Amino acid sequence: MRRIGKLGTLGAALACVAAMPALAADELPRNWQIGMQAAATPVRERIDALHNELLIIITLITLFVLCLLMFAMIRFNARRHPVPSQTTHNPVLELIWTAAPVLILLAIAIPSFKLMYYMDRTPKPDMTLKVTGHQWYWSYQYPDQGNLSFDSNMLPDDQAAAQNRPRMLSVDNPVVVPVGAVVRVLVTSTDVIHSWFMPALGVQEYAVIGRTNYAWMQINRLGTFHGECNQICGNNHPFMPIEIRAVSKEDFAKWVDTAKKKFAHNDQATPAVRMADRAAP
Ligand SMILES: [Cu+2]
Repeated sequence: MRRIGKLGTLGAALACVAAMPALAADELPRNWQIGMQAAATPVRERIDALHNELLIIITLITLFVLCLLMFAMIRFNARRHPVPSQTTHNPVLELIWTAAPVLILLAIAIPSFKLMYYMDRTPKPDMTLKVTGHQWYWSYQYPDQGNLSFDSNMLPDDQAAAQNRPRMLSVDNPVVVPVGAVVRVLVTSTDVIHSWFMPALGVQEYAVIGRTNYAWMQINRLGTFHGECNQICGNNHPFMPIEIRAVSKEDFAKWVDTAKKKFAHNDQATPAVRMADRAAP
């Protein structure tokens, strides 16, 4: 009975997903997954590469220390080695165990710094997205699309369920960006410190009052990506998710047209820096 109920729910869910092609590529956690979310930007791909490199180094170090411990326990225990050696110094050995960790740290530091500089510098942005954190929702501005601006609030549980959207990760007005475009992201806040965190995109930027931080993203595939505020910012901190839809250039242009009409009343919002202004000499 329960089994049939479950299958029925699954069937209904599948039918709903099939009816909404735009949401078919929703990138959500599934049971028994392991590892991190699949990378969707060049920054996240490089973060993954550094993570894998560190995993190899830490595994080798751990195995090496384990072998040394085992060797000392077996070879030099009181039974096999009743008269301990009086040696206290070995210059060659001391040089090695000082130099080897320095070299290992260098091998970690060089790719780590390279990645930091790569993340820091936006390569020729195609457009700008301004993100403002509020207690407790996000608002977005598109200065290159006629300063289009809107608020993005979490969908209440009943609405999310009705639309078959993930609970506490879906919003009423998601961010829409064209796939492949280099998007410069400006992040600020109006009240307390928030943090705009998109794991699949390798973006985590603090939203600080009176300060504009920036990051960049170039999403490499169509889909819906989810993130959250990850700086504890007060009572409703868990209820300000981020939802980003990467769509084709044509779909983005269509969305901009409809969004401009839908959010026409927001035209008076403070304009962010436009790319066109920056390009002027
Ligand atoms: Cu917050």
